[in-house]
Amino acid sequence: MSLSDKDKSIVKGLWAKISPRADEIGAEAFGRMLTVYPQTKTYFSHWADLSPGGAQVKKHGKVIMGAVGDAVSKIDDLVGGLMALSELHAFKLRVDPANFKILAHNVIVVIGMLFPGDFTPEVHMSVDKFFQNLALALAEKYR
Ligand code: HNI
Repeated sequence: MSLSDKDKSIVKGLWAKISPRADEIGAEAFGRMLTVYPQTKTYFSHWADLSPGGAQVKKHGKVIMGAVGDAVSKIDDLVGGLMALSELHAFKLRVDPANFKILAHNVIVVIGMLFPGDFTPEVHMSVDKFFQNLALALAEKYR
């Protein structure tokens, strides 16, 4: 399902509001993913500490949200914009693309938690569509 102009403007507007807290959102969402979907921990078994709130989890949450912000700025061409990252996840990291949706789900949950007033059903729908498209773009290089 492709993003309408309205979806894009809703996503950009929400991002403008939440991006000052991107590091916090990333750390919380990534920590939750590892806890709630423990199968995702296999990719990070080389880390010393996988506990939510741990330094590496916080740091990687920040890295992920940096890439999400970058994706918002490339919202008109997510496939092109995320090509290098898709290649990395497909060929080097070998992450099962099903996990992109799992992480996206956790990010959406945390946005709803931290910004309940902004998270109307309309915003929820556009943000959900955005992450579906982001996950699809990240999976592009797998085929
Ligand atoms: Ni992902 C590294 C972005 C989902 C496993 N990941 C990165 C980096 C970015 C990134 C940016 C750093 C790249 C670099 O070093 O050049 N990852 C994203 C985004 C999503 C995502 C935007 C989805 C929204 N990654 C996932 C998922 C998994 C995952 C769902 C596995 C469950 N990523 C990794 C691993 C690394 C990684 C593993 C390397 C980590 C390390 O430092 O060892």
